[in-house]
Amino acid sequence: MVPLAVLTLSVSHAAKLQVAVADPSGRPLADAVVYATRVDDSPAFPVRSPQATIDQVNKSFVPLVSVIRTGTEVRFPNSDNIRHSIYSFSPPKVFTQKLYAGVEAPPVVFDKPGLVVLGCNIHDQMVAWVVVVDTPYFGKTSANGLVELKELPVGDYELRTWYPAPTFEPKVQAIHVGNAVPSARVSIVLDTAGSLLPALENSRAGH
Ligand SMILES: [Cu+2]
Repeated sequence: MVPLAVLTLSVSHAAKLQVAVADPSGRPLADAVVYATRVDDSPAFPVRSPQATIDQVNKSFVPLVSVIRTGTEVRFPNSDNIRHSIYSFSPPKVFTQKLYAGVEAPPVVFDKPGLVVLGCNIHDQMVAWVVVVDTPYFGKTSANGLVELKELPVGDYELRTWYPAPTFEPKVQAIHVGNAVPSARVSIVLDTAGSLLPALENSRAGH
């Protein structure tokens, strides 16, 4: 593994970390997944039955990109008036869900970390990405390329940033959250070459 330069962030206890994600040309990247993992042994605070929802709207998954904590129960409603058949062959969670119009299938618990790619057996163009992480400090960039990770205790972290791509290789940046100012900002540049950006944009435009 390549040694990482440690970026020291001086922030107060329970810090806020703003992460700005852009491509090499400086364009802000929306829907980039960002998560910070503590590198020491301190246990992350537990969450009670976390839940998330991935809907089907106009033959697209909504949202296209999700980041959830390990153990999260994901609901798959179907806002379309047609049938979908959702599947994943990804090792962290292999499953198939038949979604009938007006009937909600049982939720699926994502119990292992990693990337899960969702497809639909009926609509080939449908694709969605679910990043399952073993940390409570995570988020997804909005249209301006920004995401805020909140309430990070003082300590050392690995900050990972990922954008929908055929491979799951998050960019890793070591950071130290220290004790001086209430918030800090870090900028990440992601090389999106080989990413599934066109698919993402097509899905947004609607099929
Ligand atoms: Cu479908």
